[in-house]
Amino acid sequence: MTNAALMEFQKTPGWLDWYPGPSRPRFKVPPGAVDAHCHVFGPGAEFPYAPERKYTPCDASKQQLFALRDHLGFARNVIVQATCHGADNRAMIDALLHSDGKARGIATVKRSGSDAELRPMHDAGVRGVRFNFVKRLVDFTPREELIEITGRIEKLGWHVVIYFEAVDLPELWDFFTSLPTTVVVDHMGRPDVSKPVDGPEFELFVKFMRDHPNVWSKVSCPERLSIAGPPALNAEQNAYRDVVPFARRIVETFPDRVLWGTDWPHPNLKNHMPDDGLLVDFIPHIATTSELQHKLLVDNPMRLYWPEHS
Ligand code: 0GY
Repeated sequence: MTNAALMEFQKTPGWLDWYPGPSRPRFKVPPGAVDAHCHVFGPGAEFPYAPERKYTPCDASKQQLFALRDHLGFARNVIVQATCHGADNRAMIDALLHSDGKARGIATVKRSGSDAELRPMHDAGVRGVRFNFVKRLVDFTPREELIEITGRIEKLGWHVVIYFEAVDLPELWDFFTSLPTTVVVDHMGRPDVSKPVDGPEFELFVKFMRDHPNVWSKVSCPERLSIAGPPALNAEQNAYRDVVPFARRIVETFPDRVLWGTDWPHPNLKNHMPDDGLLVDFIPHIATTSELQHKLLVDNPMRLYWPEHS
């Protein structure tokens, strides 16, 4: 048996593969636009999934990611380490190294790793670490471990990406607000969009950003947050409409601290896999002027990930 055969992985039952033939978006992203949240999965035969993973995905290679980037009209990617790879960052780093400088990365780092491992990651294009608090995705990591990691990555000028669910923000508040780096929140802290956009839960998130100028947010993943669901065919103006007020509020209140990403290849979606072209067509509903669109898609991600070019 070959090594590759030994490393065949069975997808989690019911796993939805990424959408194979995305439409070409009607919305033309500005030149230099950055898809600031996406992943690569394996391929498992080359980059095995981590033993501690909570799901086994379909493969989603760097070549497939770069093809999607070009198809949608983006210039660059920020590739976020997915939990199915644990703290083994090889697949993500391999993608950075083959991107011609068009991708930066967010890694997962453990306390047991050494400082010496961080410098080559930086040279490959890693610019941050992700701390994940979504319980279905990862096991608990003690705060003192995260604080120690933050102290180490801060020296390289990296930032911290946090992923959590809205109900957990009160409990995590003190830790998040103690972080000394730029802090980027995934998917607006996963609001429950069946609640009012000006209700106490989302107000707390707005306060988090308002009171802490180092906090940024990705206004991504309408397909993950929506209860209304996907658009009817040829009716993209209604796409994930229940998420629009939330994302739009964040874009308009904090125009210089927002990022957007496809979230391709969309881990853990149970009922519906989005057409990434239609996801791009969601952007003008949440960033309604060309100035806001340029900040969201070009100026902000370039300032954070390619400051040498911005
Ligand atoms: C996302 C969201 C999810 C998964 C991961 O790394 C991951 O496994 O990020 C999720 O399941 O909500 O940002 O891709």
